[in-house]
This record gives sequence, C-alpha cells and structure tokens, in this order.
Amino acid sequence: MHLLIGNKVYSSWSLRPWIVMRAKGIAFDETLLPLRMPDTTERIKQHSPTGKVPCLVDGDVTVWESLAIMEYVAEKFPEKVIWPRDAVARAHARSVATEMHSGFMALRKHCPMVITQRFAAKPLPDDVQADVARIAAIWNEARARFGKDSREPFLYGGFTAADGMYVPVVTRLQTYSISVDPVSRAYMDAVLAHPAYREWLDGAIAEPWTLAQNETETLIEDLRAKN
Ligand SMILES: N[C@@H](CCC(=O)N[C@@H](CS)C(=O)NCC(=O)O)C(=O)O
Repeated sequence: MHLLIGNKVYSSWSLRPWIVMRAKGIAFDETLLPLRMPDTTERIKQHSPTGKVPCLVDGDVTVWESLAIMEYVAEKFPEKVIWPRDAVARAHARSVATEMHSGFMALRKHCPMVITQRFAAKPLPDDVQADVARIAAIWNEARARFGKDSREPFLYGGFTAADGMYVPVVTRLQTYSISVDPVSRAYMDAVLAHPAYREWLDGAIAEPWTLAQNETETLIEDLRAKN
C-alpha cells in the first residue's frame, strides 16, 4: 500500500490515517508531496481525484478522504482493531470521529496545524473556546465510559481510528498552549508520547520546507483570513 501525504509540519489530514496505520503496525510506503508549491495540485491529482492528500493506493484501489482510508484499512485488517471491538464503544468512536471530520471549524481556522511550533497562550475567541469545551467533553466522556478500565491511555483504551482523528487536535492545543482539564491533558500527553507520533514529529522537524517563525505567523494569519 502506498500513502500519499503532505508536509508533516502542516498536513493534519495526512497525519490522521498515517498515524493509525503506523500505530497499528500496518506496512505501507509513503510519498510526501510538499503543499503550497506551484505544481502541488497537479502532482497530487496524478493520484488523488480531489487534488488533496491523504490518498491511499492499494493496487487497483484508490481511496481518498482520511476517514475513508481508515475504514478501508479497518476492513482489510480486522485483526488490527482499528475501531473498538465493543459495538457501543464503536458507535461512539465513529460518532466522535465524524464529528471531528466535519466540525470544529473555528478551532481549525484559528489554530492551523504547525506541529513544530509552540506559541504563548492568548485569549481565544468565543467560538474557538466553545470548540475546545466540546472536544474536552468528548475526551472526558470517552475516557470515563470506555477507556477507564483499560491499562492503555487512549479514548477507548487502545489506540483507535478515533484517536487518529483527534491527534491533530491534540497538537493544535499543544502548539497554541490552550489549557484543558486534567483528564484531557493526560490524554494529550499520552498521544504526544506515542512512538508513532514521535516518528511523525521527527519527520516534520527534518522537513526542508519548514518556514521560519515570522513566516509561520504570516502563514497562520493568511490561513485565518482565507478559511
Ligand atoms: N476532507 C479531506 C481533507 C483533505 C485536505 O484538505 N488536505 C489538504 C492538506 S491537509 C490538501 O491536500 N490541500 C491541498 C493543497 O493545499 O494544495 C480528508 O479528510 O482527507
């Protein structure tokens, strides 16, 4: 299998299926296409019909959209337990994963992923604060209902696709120094310590396209204005 991804510093959607596949020990090759280059769309469109990453190619099968890629590998490798085994937990996990996929626009717009950066805390607009409150409620509920009896620290105990969907949310809260309750903080620390996350972060740090701090701030302003 071959996964097409964008820059590890910026491409939050690429990180989601990448980390699920890596955390679950699923073998794949990756090709990284730097975003925001003159030929980016043209190069991605050679593989992905939307011109966006991530995109998974498995022989004759092409799967685009991060969540569809997770579903594809979940079907292909049922033994990897990409979604929780328990039906109630699985329904909850799919709900929070799709809530993330289609939501939290205020947080995504205000705090774009720049995984290698750390900014001082600043007051957040009300709509961003509301997104953070909802995310913390999701994490607390999942941990209390489905994760607490497990020795593992993720939303449903072991790492699942739902965690994969929230990894770039964790990194945003970390990058922008956004405070959360102790349960959410412990969850964030577990995600940030995961070996697959550390591997992605090392790749991001090594990327040659990373912008300097002042250029990053300009990029963030640009993304906030555009989105
Ligand atoms: N809904 C898509 C979103 C994919 C997306 O927006 N990817 C961004 C990178 S994170 C992209 O490819 N942008 C194209 C570009 O910047 O040229 C998914 O879940 O995979």
